[in-house]
Amino acid sequence: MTPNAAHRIDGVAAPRARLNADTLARLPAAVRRPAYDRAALSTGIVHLGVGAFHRAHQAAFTDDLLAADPRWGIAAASLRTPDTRDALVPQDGLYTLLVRSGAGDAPRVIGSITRLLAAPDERDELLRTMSDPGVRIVSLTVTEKGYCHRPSTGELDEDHADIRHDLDNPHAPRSAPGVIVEALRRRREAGAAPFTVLTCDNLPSNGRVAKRVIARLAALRDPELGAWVEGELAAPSTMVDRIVPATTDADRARVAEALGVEDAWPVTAEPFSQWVIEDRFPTGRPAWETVGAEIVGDVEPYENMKLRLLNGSHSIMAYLGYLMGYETIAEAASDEALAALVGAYMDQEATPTIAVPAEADVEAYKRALFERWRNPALRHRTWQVAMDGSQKLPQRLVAVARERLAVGAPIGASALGLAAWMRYATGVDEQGAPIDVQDPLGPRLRAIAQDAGPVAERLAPAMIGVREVFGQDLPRDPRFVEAVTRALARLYDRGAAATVAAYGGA
Ligand code: CS2
Repeated sequence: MTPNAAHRIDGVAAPRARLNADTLARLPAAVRRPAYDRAALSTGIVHLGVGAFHRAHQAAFTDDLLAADPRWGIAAASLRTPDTRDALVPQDGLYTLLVRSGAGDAPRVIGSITRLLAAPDERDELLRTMSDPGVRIVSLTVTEKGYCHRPSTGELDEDHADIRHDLDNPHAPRSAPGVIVEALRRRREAGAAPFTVLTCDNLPSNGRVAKRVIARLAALRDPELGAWVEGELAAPSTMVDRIVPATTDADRARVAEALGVEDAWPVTAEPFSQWVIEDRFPTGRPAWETVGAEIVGDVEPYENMKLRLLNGSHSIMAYLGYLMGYETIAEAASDEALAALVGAYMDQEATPTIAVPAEADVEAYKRALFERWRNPALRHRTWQVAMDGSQKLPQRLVAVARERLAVGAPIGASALGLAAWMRYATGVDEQGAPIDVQDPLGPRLRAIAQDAGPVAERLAPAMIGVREVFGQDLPRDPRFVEAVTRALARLYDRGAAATVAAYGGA
C-alpha cells in the first residue's frame, strides 16, 4: 500500500495525504506538474482576488513560463475571506487544475502561486509586498463589482460604502482600488516606480476603468498623489476567456482519485483558454506570448467580441435557462429553442455591433461557443452566471441594445434577455419558489419588484429606471421601454419555456 492512497486502519478510513511540496514527487506520472524549481522563484506579481478564474487562467499561463523566467512568481491575495489562503498554505500554494471535456479529465498541478495572503488579517504584509520594487505587476480578478465604479459610466462610485471606508481609513483600505492606491502611495514615497495594474475582469476597456477609479481615489486622498498616478500608472486592458465553474465537492473527490492525494481547493475548467493583452508594461512583463497569450496594440475589439457574444449569450441562457428549470449552462445551451434564440441574438443583434479584430474569425468563434457551452463535463450553473446581473448586463445586453437602437435596428432577443433578468431579480420563480438572487443591487431590485407587483407594464419601466444599469438614455427611449415591457409581459403570461419556443415566430 502506498502511503498516499486512502487506506483503512482497524476499520477506520485514514485520510489521504495532502497535496504539497513533499507529495508532489509521488503523484502518478501522468499528472503534469511544475517544470521548474519553485524555491528559485522570486515574486514579480501580486494578484488581488485569488478566485477559481485566476487559478485556472493567469496562474496557468504563468506556470508555463516560469521554467524560462523565474522572476514572475505570484503572491496571491484574497481581499475578503481567508478561505483560499487557509486551503492552499498547507499545500505550499500548490493546487490542481482539472481540465474537463467529453474526452475526459486532464489533471495538472500548478506551482506559480508561491505565497498566499488574506487581506483581512494580513493587510500590512500585503501592502509591504505590493510596495516591493521587485513586484512589477499587480493583477486583479475582483469581479465587475470589485472596481467600485458606476457600471453605466465607468466612474468611481464615491458613495460606495467601501470607498467611503477607504477615504476615512486610507492606511487600512478594504477595496481593491483602496489597496492599490495605498501601495502606490508607499512606492512613491520610497522613490520606486509604480507597478503596472493588470486587470483580468470582464469589463470593456478594463484597464481604462481600473486606471480611472484608481486615479480618482488617489486624487480624493491627495491631489499630488492623484496627479502622479494619472501621469505614471500604466493599466493595460486585457480580454480574458475561459469557462471556470465554481469548484464542488464532487470535483475534489475526482481530483483526489486522479492524484492519490487530497487537494482542498482544486479548480476545474474547459480546455479553451484565451488571453489578449495590451502591450503597455513600462517596468517589464513576463513573455506570456511565448505560452499562448496574444499581445496586441488595442484590446477593445476583442473585449467587445467576447463580452457581447460569449458573456451576453451566457446571461441570456442563465436567466431564461434558470426560469426554464435548467441547472447548468450545458443543459440550457442544449435546449433547441433557447439555442435558436441565442443564435439569433448573436447573429442579428450582437455581431453587427462588433468591430471585428482583423485577425479574429468571429464566425469560427461563434461556432466554437456552442460546443464550449455544451461541454458535458462542465457543471457551470445557470445560477452562477446569473449572479451580479446589475454589474454584468451594462456591457453585455444593454450595450448591444443601445447600439442597435442607435441605428434603428430591432432588439427583440436582447430585450427578452433583459426581461428575463428582471423576472429573475424579483426573487420568485415561475413555480412561486424563492430564487437566491446574488447581486449588490439585489435588495433594491427586490423592493422595486414588490412595489410594482407581477405586472410587466409597471415592473419593466421601474427596473429600467435603475440608472446604474440602463443609464440616463434608455429609460427615455420608448422603443427600449416598449420592447422590454412586451418581452416581460410574455414571460408573465406564457412562462419562459413557451416564450422562448415562440420567439422565432412571435
Ligand atoms: C460568465 C463568465 O459568470 C459569468 O458571468 O459569463 O464568467 C464566463 O464564464 C467567462 O467570462 C468565460 O470566459
